[in-house]
Amino acid sequence: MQVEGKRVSVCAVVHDDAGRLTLLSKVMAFSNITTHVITGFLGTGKTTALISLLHQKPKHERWAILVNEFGQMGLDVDFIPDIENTQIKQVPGGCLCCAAKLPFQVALNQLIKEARPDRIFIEPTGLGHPENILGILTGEHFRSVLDVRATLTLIDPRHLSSAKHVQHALYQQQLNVGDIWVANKTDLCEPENEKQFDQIFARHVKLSRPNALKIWTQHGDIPLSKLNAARDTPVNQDQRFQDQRSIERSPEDASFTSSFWSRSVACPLDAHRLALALEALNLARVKGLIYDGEQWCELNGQENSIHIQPSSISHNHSDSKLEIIHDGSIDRDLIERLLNECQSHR
Ligand SMILES: Nc1nc2c(ncn2[C@@H]2O[C@H](COP(=O)(O)OP(=O)(O)O)[C@@H](O)[C@H]2O)c(=O)[nH]1
Ligand SMILES: [Mg+2]
Repeated sequence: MQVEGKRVSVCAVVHDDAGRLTLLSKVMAFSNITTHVITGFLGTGKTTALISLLHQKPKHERWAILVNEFGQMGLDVDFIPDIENTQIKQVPGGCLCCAAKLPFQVALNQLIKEARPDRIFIEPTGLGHPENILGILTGEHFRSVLDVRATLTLIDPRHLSSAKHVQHALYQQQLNVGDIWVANKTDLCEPENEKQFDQIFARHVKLSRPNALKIWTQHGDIPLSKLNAARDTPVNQDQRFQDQRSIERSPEDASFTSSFWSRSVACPLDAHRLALALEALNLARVKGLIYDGEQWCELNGQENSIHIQPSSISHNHSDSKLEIIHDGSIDRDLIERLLNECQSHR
């Protein structure tokens, strides 16, 4: 047992999924740390919302951020600016309650010990299972340490009229855990998207979670003051959002795969050309940190909407990185060819 001031940490022995004994550092005497899960489907604006919240951080508060990525590589941490008194950790390689369950618990313990945070934000992958993740956070290992507050669900209101989204079991789960429904990307919405968002919120959320809130916003602009709402226990499970035509998919949803490419900074890439070429492929999710010979560019988006912006963070990576999440298989040779064709000759 180690005593640091009035903080005491002990080690607990736990079993991982394969039944192996693992030493997991459990943090005691850290208690009631305000914790939020920010969920939402691929590309709905979770990291953008996190960045917006970070810019509202009271200077004296210590925040810890845990970002989970579906792919092995993880790029979100490269997009989040350094802010004083903030520590970020990433857990790549699948959902926090499935493939990355043990790394998640270890990373969260480390974050709590190292950052000694006043507030923790957890961004699961857009293909994550927030019900199980909340179960871990409120379960035996963390119950006494974390005060899990309102869960935010980021929603692109246009997805509410897309069968591909509303019929997806993961998507429904993400909607159903939301204490705060955040309609984001509203700059891209039509009035009927807002009407539909309001109707679904009134029909499914208000009846099952009477204290639920809705926010209509863009670029993840969420007032920090709204976050202190308590986590609600649904009072009426019958009202849960469920599309009649739902296809039950397996929890780890085998249909999505993540693929990764890198290119040495010695071979700079034309980020604009690459984004255009990738848009034509209509991919489920695209992220990249691309060196164009002069600067690092963030490439971020999905389907036919991939944005590029110069990175505000200084990077010293030796490679440009590109990550694609795709539904079904992908032609790796085609992407290699695109990367070769997009070499910049600055
Ligand atoms: N037009 C528009 N783009 C947005 C908005 N919010 C986020 N984005 C962009 O959508 C892309 C995906 O956002 P990100 O926060 O990475 O999504 P995540 O996968 O949910 O974390 C990025 O290129 C963002 O800049 C918004 O309100 N409007
Ligand atoms: Mg993200």
